[in-house]
Amino acid sequence: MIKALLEIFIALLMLINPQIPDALDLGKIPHGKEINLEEDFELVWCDEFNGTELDRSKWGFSWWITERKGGYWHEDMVSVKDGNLVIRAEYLDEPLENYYADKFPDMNMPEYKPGWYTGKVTTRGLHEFLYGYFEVRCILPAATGMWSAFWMMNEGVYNVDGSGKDGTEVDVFESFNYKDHWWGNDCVTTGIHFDGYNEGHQGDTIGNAFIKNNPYEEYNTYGVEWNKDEYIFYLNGVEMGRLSTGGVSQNPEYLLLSCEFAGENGVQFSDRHGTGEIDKTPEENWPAEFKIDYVRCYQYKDLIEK
Ligand SMILES: [Ca+2]
Ligand SMILES: [Ca+2]
Repeated sequence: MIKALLEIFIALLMLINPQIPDALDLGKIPHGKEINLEEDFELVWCDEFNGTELDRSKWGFSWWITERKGGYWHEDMVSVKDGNLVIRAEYLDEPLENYYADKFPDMNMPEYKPGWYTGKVTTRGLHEFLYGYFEVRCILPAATGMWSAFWMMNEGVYNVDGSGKDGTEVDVFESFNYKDHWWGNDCVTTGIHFDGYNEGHQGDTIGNAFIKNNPYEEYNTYGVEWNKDEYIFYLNGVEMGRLSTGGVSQNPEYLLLSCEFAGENGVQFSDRHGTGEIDKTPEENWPAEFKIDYVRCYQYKDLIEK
């Protein structure tokens, strides 16, 4: 009921001035153009996650990373079942085993300890893409303090030159809103980052976009169309907004699907807004699961050489 009223309220605001919801940092319901996949694009790569284990010809784990912000990434937290890639997240009193520490002693990987565990998969080193449309269909993890995302990267992201053309982190969606906003949590954020993450860092966002169903229980698709001029972000095939700040990446990028917890050095210390510990209740929310039905990558028909 509150959500319905809020939608009407935001729709009225947008009638008066489309910029108002952004200015107030309220979410907006996408009302943009619809993507025409059949007409404009051709499927060039996908994973439907129909098997019983992760297809290692398509995805890797970046095994040299153990700590990630307030928790740990571990490949045992990733599985494929019932047509989904599942990235689990939960607190473990017993640390998981590091399968790589002995093989690569020079890597100085931080040790796994009791803490919050979850996972990440990436096509880094296996598949990179330049332009097209990239879509994930998924159910978001329903637990406070979680941060799930579908994103793209390349090494050029770290190159500080005043431009995003050499490489840009493209966050197709980020979900960190579960029970985190007074006006509702059924929304995701999209945005871009370039010129590294320290001095010189630049970024932009289209803000939050509302989802009409419950994204923690139902599937939705989140996508980005990427060409040499702009990124166009879609929710269920409807445009959420577009960005071109700093210039659009002109270099191939790899895909990532990840979950993480706020914090540092493997120790969780707060949720995104610094309001305290992760809420471990209700118990049925844990372990939380990020369920991904598919990832599909399309290329513009115009750019495919016949
Ligand atoms: Ca740059
Ligand atoms: Ca599937």
